[in-house]
Amino acid sequence: MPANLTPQYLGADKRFREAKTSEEKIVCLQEMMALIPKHKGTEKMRADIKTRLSKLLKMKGQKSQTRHSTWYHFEKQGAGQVAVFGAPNVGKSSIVKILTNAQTEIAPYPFTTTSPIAGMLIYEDVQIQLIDTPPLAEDSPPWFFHIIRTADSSVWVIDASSDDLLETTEICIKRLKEANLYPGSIDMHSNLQNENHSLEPMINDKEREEIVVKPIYIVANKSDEPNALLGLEIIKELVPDMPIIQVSTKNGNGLEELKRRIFDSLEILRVYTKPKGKQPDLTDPVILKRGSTVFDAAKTLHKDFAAKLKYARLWDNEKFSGQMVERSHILKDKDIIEFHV
Ligand SMILES: Nc1nc2c(ncn2[C@@H]2O[C@H](COP(=O)(O)OP(=O)(O)O)[C@@H](O)[C@H]2O)c(=O)[nH]1
Ligand SMILES: [Mg+2]
Repeated sequence: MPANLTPQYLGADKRFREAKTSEEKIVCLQEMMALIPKHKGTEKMRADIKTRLSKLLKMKGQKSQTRHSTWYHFEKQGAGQVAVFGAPNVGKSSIVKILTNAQTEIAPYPFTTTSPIAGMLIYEDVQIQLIDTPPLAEDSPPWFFHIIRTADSSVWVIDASSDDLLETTEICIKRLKEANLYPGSIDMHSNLQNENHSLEPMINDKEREEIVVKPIYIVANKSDEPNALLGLEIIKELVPDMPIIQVSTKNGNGLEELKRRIFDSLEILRVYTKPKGKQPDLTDPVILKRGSTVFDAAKTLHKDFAAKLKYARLWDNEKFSGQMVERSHILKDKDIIEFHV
């Protein structure tokens, strides 16, 4: 059975082979474990990665059980995981705190956040895990990039009012490029997937293979400050290819929009299931990747159920009000389905 390895996985594998220290190797193996497609064809490879990982951890005197806290790998929770990163003091913790229940520390000086902290953002009826991170700087450790790489998408926070905006953004771009995490905007993400891309002259063929294509939004924070408009112009020039959202945690400007964009960046949809002859359960959506079909939705409920599925009836806010649809019908966000087996 073919392994169908993704370019993201192959990038991690290459970094592993080039890694010099056991610390780097551990991070790469953990990334490989997170990125490897999980099916029968990769079973042996996964076992092999696990063995190598536990050997290295043992050598470092660490038990496998403690690796999550030591290496800051967050188990995904909710509908998706979004890393919030950026230069020091830009308002990352303020954003995570205002959007979630995370007990993260905020202070008017840099490097307050020394280890990443997770919190849950509630967007309508979906929970999304946000990860507040220590600052992106020259000396950010490998696990920092591991968090961005393994998250489903990320938010790059900048302080639009900062006098050092140019300098700090250039450092961020440099470090992200070194970690093969740049560029990765929504548009490029879909372009790359269509293989119809025109990323040149920013990256060459070799680099493209390794780039971890994850949506990244720029969040221009502190838009309440008088010089924020100037900062916005600077950012548009420095990173012309990424969508920018202006926000302020001080006056609340843009935060609702930010929540919606975070949801959007996950490229997911919600469907509600409805028992025959009853009202749909609108409190507990089934979360699926965009492009999923009626059959995919049935599969998330039960494998056997999907196999027996004959058709479904569909309701939406536009043209469907209980019409029959095939198993291959592509679903939209907020569709209501009634399965018939
Ligand atoms: N004016 C203004 N200040 C903010 C805003 N958001 C955060 N701050 C301030 O910026 C400083 C750094 O915030 P913090 O969230 O700790 O930044 P982090 O280091 O990126 O996590 C604190 O003094 C915050 O009060 C904002 O929207 N407007
Ligand atoms: Mg912080």
